[in-house]
Amino acid sequence: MGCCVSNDATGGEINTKLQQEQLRDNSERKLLLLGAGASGKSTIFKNVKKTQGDPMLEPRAIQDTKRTLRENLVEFMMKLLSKSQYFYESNKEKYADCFIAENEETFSHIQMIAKQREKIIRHDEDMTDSEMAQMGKSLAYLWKLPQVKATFAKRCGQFSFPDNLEFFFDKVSDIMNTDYSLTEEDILKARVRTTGMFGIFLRGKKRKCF
Ligand SMILES: Nc1nc2c(ncn2[C@@H]2O[C@H](COP(=O)(O)OP(=O)(O)O)[C@@H](O)[C@H]2O)c(=O)[nH]1
Ligand SMILES: [Mg+2]
Repeated sequence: MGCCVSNDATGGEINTKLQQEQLRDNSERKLLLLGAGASGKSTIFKNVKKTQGDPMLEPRAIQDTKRTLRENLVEFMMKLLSKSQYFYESNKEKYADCFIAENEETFSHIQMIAKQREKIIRHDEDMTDSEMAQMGKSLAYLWKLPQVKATFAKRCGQFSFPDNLEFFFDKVSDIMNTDYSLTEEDILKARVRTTGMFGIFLRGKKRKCF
């Protein structure tokens, strides 16, 4: 068992520090954001940073966002292709608009994505600029297919699909270009899973958000 004795001078200093902390604490308004995944917590943080004139994302998070976007575009195109087949096979009349006839061109684009998919998921550094650009062309071609659009339109209540991904499919060729940089709108619309607790200070108001 330990015993601690302090002289008056040290005790006074501690009391002053505690009072100062207390005063600072009393002047702060703390806001705790809680919510289910994809309910918009990180987006609020990005918007607050933007309002304060700060970068919405750190350079590393920008890289992560680009990677996640590319990965999602490939993964969810594969999902749309498989769902279109699944819908059609489950009811050929009802889902006739989902049937993708395999002509040579369509087949070559599907093959390209299936072949390069692993490289995107593994974030393979060996992927060449031209392979990446070709992926962009194939994804853009498939996204324009009416049968893919019809499948996408039937997603509600049938299969999960990230918010705002259609916005990114509309410019998938740019995103798959190695020179692609995220715009402010891209940063706000991109969904990147975050874990843990984050805090920011609202400048000038001495307010902290978690
Ligand atoms: N349309 C729309 N999308 C939003 C809004 N807030 C967030 N999102 C989108 O919802 C997705 C998930 O948001 P995020 O902030 O990452 O959710 P978190 O998991 O709670 O941090 C992202 O794609 C956001 O762009 C909003 O007010 N309107
Ligand atoms: Mg988040």
